[in-house]
This record gives sequence, C-alpha cells and structure tokens, in this order.
Amino acid sequence: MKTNVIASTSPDLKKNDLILVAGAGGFIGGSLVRRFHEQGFTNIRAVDKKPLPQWYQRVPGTEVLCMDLSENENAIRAVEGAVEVYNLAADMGGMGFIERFRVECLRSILINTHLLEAAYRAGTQRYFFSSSACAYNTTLQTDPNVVALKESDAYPAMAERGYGWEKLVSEMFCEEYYAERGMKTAIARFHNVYGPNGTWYGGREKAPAAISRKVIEAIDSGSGAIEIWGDGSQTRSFMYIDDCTFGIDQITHCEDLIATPINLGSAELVSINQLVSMVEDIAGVKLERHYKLDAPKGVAGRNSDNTFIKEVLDWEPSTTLRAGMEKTYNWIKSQYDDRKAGKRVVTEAPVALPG
Ligand code: GKE
Repeated sequence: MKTNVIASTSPDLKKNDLILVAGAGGFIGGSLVRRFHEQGFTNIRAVDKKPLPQWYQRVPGTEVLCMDLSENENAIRAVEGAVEVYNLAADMGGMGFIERFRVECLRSILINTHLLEAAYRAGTQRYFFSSSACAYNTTLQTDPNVVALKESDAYPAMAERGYGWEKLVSEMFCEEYYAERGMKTAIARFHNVYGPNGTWYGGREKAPAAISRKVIEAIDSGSGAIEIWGDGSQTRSFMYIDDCTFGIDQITHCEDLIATPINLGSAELVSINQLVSMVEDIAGVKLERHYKLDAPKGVAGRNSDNTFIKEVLDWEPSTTLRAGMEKTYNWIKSQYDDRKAGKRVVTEAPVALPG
C-alpha cells in the first residue's frame, strides 16, 4: 500500500503549528482533534458553539473556544494564526433532523462562507471542508438497487433539499477560492459516518446509532419489538469514524486532490433490514419489526463509488460494518447504562431554533 502524506509527515507542518478544528464539540470534529493530538500536535484550537459541558469529547491540552462561527467576527477570531483549518461545523443530523429542519441546515452556509474568507485573509495554508453524499443528484438514488455514486454524479445538480444544497454550494466556494485565489482547499463527501461518541438519542441520530439504541431499549423494556422507519428496504453504506478521520487527514494533505470533491465512504452496501439483523445478532436477540412508513426515509438507496479514492490514495475506508457496529453497539450500551444509573451523558445536540 502507498504511504500517503498525513499531518505528521507533511513537510509544510510543524508540530507546534496551529491547527483549527471547527465543530470540535461534535462527533467527527472531536474525533479529529483526538487524532491530531495523538499525532503529537501541541497547538490545536477546538471551536464549537455548544457550551463546553455539552461537547462530545474533550481532548486535554487543546485550546477551547465556544463561539458561533456563523458570525463573521467569530470566524475571524477563530482562524487567527491557523496554519490548517478543518471545517466540521454544521447544524446537522440524521434523516429525522435534516428532513425537518431545512432552514437550519441551509444556514450552515454562513459558517463555511465566513470561515473560508477569514482563513484566506489569515494566510491559512490548507482548508478542509466536510461535504456530504447528500450533495449528489437525488434522481440517481430512487432505487435500493443502487449504482454507486461517483464524484461526477453531483451534476447536473438536484441535491437533497436544504442540507444537500448547502453542501454543494459550500463545495463550490472551496473550489473557487483555489481557482481564483490559490488557496489550497480539500473537500470530502462523507457517506453516513458512525461510531463511538456519535449522537445516539435526541432526534439527530442516524440509523446505526438509532437502531442500536432501539434494540437496547427493546431488550431493557422487554417489549420484544422495534420500530423501523420506512419498509427497511432502503440501502446505505456506513463509514466507521476512524476511517473518516484518517481519510480527512490523507485527503487534506494530498496535492492531487486540491479543490477536488471526493467520496469518503464505505462501499459495503446494506439494507436497513440487514443492519437491524446485524445489530440483533450482536445483541443476541430477535425482535418483532414494526415499520413506520410515514417516517423520514431520505433517498431509496445510496452507495459510495470508491474508484477515484483508490486511484489517488490507493486506500479506501475498510472497517467492516460488523466490526464497527460491534464497537458502536457496545459503546451505546454503556452510555445507556450510565444514563439509567443517573450518570451524565452528553452525546445529544439539542435542536435550537430561534424564538
Ligand atoms: N435516523 C434513523 N432512525 N433512520 C432510520 C431509523 C431510525 O430509527 N429507522 C430506519 N431508518 C432509515 C431512514 O429512514 C433512512 O432511510 C435510513 O435509515 C438512513 O437514515 P439516516 O442514517 O438517518 O440518514 P441518511 O443516510 O438518509 O442521510 C444521511 O446521509 C449522510 C450522508 O450519507 C444524512 O442524514 C446526513 O447526515 C449525512 O450527510
């Protein structure tokens, strides 16, 4: 396998150079901060609008700023002195959130717009933007028997309402800041990221965490039943968090991927019914399935075509769903038990609406 450049092997980056992670209080941002900390970086600035007690993870020795990056002056303050900027900040969640709160999702465009301009003015060397598979043309995702999405399938554009359009336009900002102003940007389209430290209750959780929690609840309550959104035939691929953060690191430091959107996802396709069976198997239980057909379903099928990432990086996310789900299920189970025992658990991002 090829050895790709990552932050710790980048010739442009010293261990005490300032790395800014926006959205560091969330799932992926927090995991990315941990990754850089473990690589020996000593000057990491972690920014999130959530108050510190609500951060999903806190990494010792990092500078913490609690501020809303959709405000321009906060974005300017956040990037001061940053050599690299990683934008993981967005108001987002699983289907239950993004189908219902499209305005909140669209408003995340303010974060990237201000942060990118501020980073450019501050002389930041590299800027990473977290895009999504929701940027792809939805008319290509109407059948559970999917043809995996390749990067060119975003155009002609017909992204998912709200969330997907915000991602697509923010991608374009990143592309043009390089084309017109020469700033090195990197753009990854994430395919449904899951793992320990992700949201698992409260309304923003995605299918892997939601199904895990529901199986745990069914066992705990003795109900013997589970509610599944849709008819369970929808298909998806799910990417384990460690593949995601490793992928971000490689993509950001690859000179062949500047300002070039690329899939960052697993190519292991499953139906939601298969995901439920897998979690049942991990938990050692068999449940009666109740299908809620009017629940948020999103697209009928979606998978990641990894031809491009394999070609450029000679790598693709490869944690099997089974291995990742075992870790995720066990982590959610311990969180569930802690919460039941009256201990504080924080992986819920409250839905904050004005007024
Ligand atoms: N969240 C959730 N909770 N989904 C469920 C549940 C449940 O209890 N039961 C079944 N599902 C089904 C949903 O109806 C949907 O068809 C499928 O699982 C996946 O839902 P999801 O994990 O919430 O999110 P999506 O894959 O549809 O969309 C996510 O895609 C990512 C990119 O691939 C988005 O929410 C984005 O967060 C993200 O960019």
